Amino acid sequence: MYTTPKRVAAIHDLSGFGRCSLSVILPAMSAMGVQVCPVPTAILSTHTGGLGEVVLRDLTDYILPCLEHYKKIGVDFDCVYSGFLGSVEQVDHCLDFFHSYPEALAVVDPVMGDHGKPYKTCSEDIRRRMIELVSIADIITPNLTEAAILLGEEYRRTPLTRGEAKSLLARLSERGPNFVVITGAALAEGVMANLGYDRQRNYYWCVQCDYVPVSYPGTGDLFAAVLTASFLTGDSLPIAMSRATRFLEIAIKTTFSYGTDPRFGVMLESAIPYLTEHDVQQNYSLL
Ligand code: PXL
Repeated sequence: MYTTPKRVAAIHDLSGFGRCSLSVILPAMSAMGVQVCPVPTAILSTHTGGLGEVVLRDLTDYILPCLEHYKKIGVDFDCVYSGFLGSVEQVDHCLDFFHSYPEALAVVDPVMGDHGKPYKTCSEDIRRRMIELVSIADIITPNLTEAAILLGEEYRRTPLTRGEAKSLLARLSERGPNFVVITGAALAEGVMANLGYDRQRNYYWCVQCDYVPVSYPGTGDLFAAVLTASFLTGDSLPIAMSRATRFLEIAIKTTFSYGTDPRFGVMLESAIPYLTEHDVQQNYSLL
């Protein structure tokens, strides 16, 4: 039976080259049968990860009039999903979006940094406002750098014990979201994993993934997009985590095998058919 697709407002930047943000979120979620309405916060020639001087057009003053238009014509959303935000005003406008659709699933990917370093755009003001955004979210998807920034803690370079991982997830959940998913965590037992927590049920989840010694931009965006689409279309949190983890593993390992320039991102084009598979993914375990 065909039902009308779930509809998502995706508030992110649009980077033309380098396969991140809306450039990858749109095709990934569409392939999974979810209608994505992009709300671009800025247009960039490339991402900001080492591809020279970026050409940028800020669209901060677009977000609110866009929201007003949607409200005027009665467009409803099943989910509002935010990502990379370049200024305090953009975070404020995102909050307006979330507040305008209180019934919608609120997904916040608190994009602020990676590999222990905050992005250049991540000021103290942005950090403070991002914490507010996180407080109204149902699901957040930080990496370990962003988890540390949100909690105001030092980034830890050493692998986490299971106890430390659970404590991190629980403390992030105390900031507001019922579901917390931490991406790319090295565990003390020698594996890489994506970790999840469902506060209501008090269950901690772990989905292991293979380690690949190269890091690609946009993989956090893709993970959050696949997780969100999976969850929205009826998967449970651990199954959505399993689906997103497996897809990223395919995209990353395919790309790594070709040895392309990491700054160009993952070869989404060849991986995308895997998103149309409806087999149940359940390679999760309890943490
Ligand atoms: O993938 C995160 C991201 C999104 N948008 C822009 C970025 C980055 C990471 O570098 O530069 C513009």
